Amino acid sequence: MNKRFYITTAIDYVNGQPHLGHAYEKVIADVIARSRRSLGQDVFFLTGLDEHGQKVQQAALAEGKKPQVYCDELADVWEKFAKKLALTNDDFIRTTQPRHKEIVQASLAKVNAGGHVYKTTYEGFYSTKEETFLTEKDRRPDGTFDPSYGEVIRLKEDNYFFKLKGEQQWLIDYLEANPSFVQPDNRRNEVLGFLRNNELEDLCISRPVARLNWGIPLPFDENYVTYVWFDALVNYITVPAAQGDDTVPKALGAANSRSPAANGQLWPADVHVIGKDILKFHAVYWPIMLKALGLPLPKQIVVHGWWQKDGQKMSKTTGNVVDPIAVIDEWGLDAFRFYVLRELDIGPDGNWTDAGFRARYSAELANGLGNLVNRSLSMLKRYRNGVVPARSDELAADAAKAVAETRANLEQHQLQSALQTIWSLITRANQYVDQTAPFKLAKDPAQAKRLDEVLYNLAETCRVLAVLLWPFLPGTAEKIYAQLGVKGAPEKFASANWGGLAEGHSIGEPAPLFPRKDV
Ligand code: ME8
Repeated sequence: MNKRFYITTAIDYVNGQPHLGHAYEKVIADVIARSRRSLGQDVFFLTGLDEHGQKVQQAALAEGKKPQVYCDELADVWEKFAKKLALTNDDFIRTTQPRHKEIVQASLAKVNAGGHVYKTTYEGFYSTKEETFLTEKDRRPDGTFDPSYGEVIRLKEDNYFFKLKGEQQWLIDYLEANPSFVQPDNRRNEVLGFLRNNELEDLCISRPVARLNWGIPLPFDENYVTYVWFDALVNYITVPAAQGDDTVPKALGAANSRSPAANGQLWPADVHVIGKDILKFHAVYWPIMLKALGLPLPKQIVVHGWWQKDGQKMSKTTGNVVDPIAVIDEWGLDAFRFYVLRELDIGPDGNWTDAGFRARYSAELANGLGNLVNRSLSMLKRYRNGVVPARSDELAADAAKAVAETRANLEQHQLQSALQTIWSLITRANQYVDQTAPFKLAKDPAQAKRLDEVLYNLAETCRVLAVLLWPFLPGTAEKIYAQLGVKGAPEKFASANWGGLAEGHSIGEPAPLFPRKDV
């Protein structure tokens, strides 16, 4: 079976409306997926929703709805949101789907049969908000728990535990031997530091039905449902199994009901894109779960930072939020995608300001890219009737440099650097207009050949830019192609090679890409 490039996002809790953080993560994954496709790889991109657990049950209850009804209503909103972001996901998982329940139960049965699970009485602290058991180590020096845990109660309960003790050393060795497993490096060091300085506690993977019934029943004890994180992480292998990759059913000893090899092999994932707050689940619990399941580890976990708004945590209660849908409706999707990827590298935390957004829109999109494309094509239309002159290579070396650098950036998931590289070509081409002054050349018939050269270099640079921009700003890239009168979509990186525009080709109609806004 051929192995496809398999990329996933975190699956979002369906306990509210999508916000900037969710949108940011999905756009990162989409750009990586699109760029890999553009570079010629066979890609499978998965995103979806985390629908079980207490957070969702409580949110449903607060609206007086049955959890499933509540989830179905919101899933519709989230699936529309994925379309609004122009995500090119190949599947959309919801953890309430039967295909997922089947794989979670098969996974639990396998780890149980393998001796990785035991039942015991737990007595201690429990954070309802985070659905997590806390220990003395989680107390702050003054004896209290971090307010992020919400109300912490004392609890005595029989539960099932997944063994983590003793799994520490191989994971440390693995992280040391595979420096790219968790990226960026500071996140990898965070995981290594955690593993070196703490003894792993076994993970409680059940919740008694009497306390929480919104979950997948344990296959070996119907009085319990599965802890939401054990359920959620399994989504990454549910979909490969559902898509006919027999790696997962073989490991789980489950029947493979789908036609194998229909869609190629997905597992192991090539990239899990996640936020910094859920690193431990992905870089510690998930590898240990996979080892117990007899499955290979994902190749890479890419960890992004968190957005704030105006230097403050975004919070619905204070109204300090960025609504991505409102931004997209006002400014367009590509302006949104551009700002989040250009402003914030994958790793550190970022700060959204409306002024910063407008400044980038105006300087880089309207005056930078928009102006270059509009004046290049308008002049070709005006001075040459829209007919492409003979090839000229004056900007070919600049373009080739940008193409090579962008390719290297994309292969390393350096999305911010790729945009900087692409904008250096835009800046170069805008300077070229100013230096060669085609509007002056047009006034002198003796300069006709020189004008031809300039017009070719500008139009061809616009075409190359469309190809480089496509993973980031797909709508804009397609508009540039349409305005150039080039058929098809600029979706193959190989077509960024210089010289694609043929002499005698007639371009389409120029139109502003990013209308200036007087704000
Ligand atoms: O954690 N900035 O779901 P979730 C950037 N269901 N990213 C942010 C953010 C912000 N302000 N706020 C949240 C869950 N995120 C689980 C995941 S995966 C098997 C299960 C990111 O809806 C967050 O870091 O709370 C996470 O990666 C994603 O949004 C979903 O968060």
